[in-house]
Amino acid sequence: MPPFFPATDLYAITDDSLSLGRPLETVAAALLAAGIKILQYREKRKKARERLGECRLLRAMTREAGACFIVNDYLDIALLAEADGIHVGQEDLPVAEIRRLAGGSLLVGVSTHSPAQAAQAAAEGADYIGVGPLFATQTKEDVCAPVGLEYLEHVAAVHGGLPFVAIGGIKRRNIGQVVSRGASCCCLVSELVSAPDIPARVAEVRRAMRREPG
Ligand code: TZP
Ligand code: MG
Repeated sequence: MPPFFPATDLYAITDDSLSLGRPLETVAAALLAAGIKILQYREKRKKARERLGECRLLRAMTREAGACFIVNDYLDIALLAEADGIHVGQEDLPVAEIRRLAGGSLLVGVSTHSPAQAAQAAAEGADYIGVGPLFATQTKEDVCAPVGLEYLEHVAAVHGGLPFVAIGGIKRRNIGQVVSRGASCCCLVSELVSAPDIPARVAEVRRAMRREPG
């Protein structure tokens, strides 16, 4: 069956450097136990062989949990690990070139930072787009300035048929604004992987999304 982008509230991304020294497997298991249905592998400082091994492990874990598994940047690893998708930035491989190698076997997600980039990603046939960084973030190196919530509102209004994920500096304290400006799926990195109790943090974030008291 071709992969599909699930309708879900939270999109999680791994980051070993922010995980309080816990193994990737432990962090991924906690996220999946908390009901996360999209998990992206994003480890910028590792070697290809280590990436492949970790992605194969996460592939098995996400399959077992019925979750979508996305690999950041590396098409070879995404294909070899039988991921559901690949996520690329503006300076990574273009969607059309990914399709030449992957056909319909991978979802393609594209990070966008402006209305023009969102329109281009939609025209190129991206399966979903990232919208951000909405707020300041320390997690990504060489990140552009925050794009602001107006850009999120633009995407929700103009590209409502294309799945999109709000990202960048999203925390329990500001996620209510992100939801109220049109996001149904939010990606949080440090707020989830740096939590001492990840399932409890996911539950808190979900309450904040519903604007319930913490
Ligand atoms: N792309 C845009 S911002 C970002 C990525 C990968 C990092 C978001 O991390 P955090 O910790 O949720 O701010
Ligand atoms: Mg990239």
